Amino acid sequence: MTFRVPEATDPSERLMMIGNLGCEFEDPAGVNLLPYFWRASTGDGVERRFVYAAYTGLPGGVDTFAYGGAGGTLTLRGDPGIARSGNRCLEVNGFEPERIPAEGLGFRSPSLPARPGDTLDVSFWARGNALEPQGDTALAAFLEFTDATGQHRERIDVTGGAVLRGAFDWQQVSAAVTVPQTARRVTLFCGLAPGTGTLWLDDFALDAR
Ligand SMILES: [Ca+2]
Repeated sequence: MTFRVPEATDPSERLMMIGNLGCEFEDPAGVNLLPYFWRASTGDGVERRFVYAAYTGLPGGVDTFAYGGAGGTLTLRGDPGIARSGNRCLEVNGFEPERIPAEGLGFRSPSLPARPGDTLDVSFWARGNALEPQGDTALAAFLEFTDATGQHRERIDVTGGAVLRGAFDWQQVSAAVTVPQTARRVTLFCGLAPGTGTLWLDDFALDAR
């Protein structure tokens, strides 16, 4: 991941952000089995406490997470037969579409600096099984821009027109987005739109040019 900052000594300098783009690493700060860098999140931005899915009445093993009232679960899936790269990828399972926020259930990057006018190239890979979205596509993915204090949120879709449903092998999703003039920070959200089935995500990239 790369980014620029307008306040830098050299605002044209492209800076590197350490991420977990192939989803291979657990959070080293805890034993919660969620991926380093990525946060369990809903697309609506409401802060929710994710706990073991068993505590929420939803199915899934001890590596599966959800919040009270959630309509689906999140997992850092460790299976080289499923992952696109290495051993791991992100997994979202939908069970009760009416309980999944319209903006999606999935994973969110940390807040990264953004420079107005830059073009951000976003890409990632998605795989699905038995996906039955309520809308056109099972994928919810956007960049969320804010000002420096995290206010004035503006979401720009990065599904790239991909219509994902049913069962499909790994396919790349990509989009190019211009950073709005008022934006100073950005997060990437990827997850499942309201629906049932399994969505896997792996090999993210977000680069400024
Ligand atoms: Ca991987």
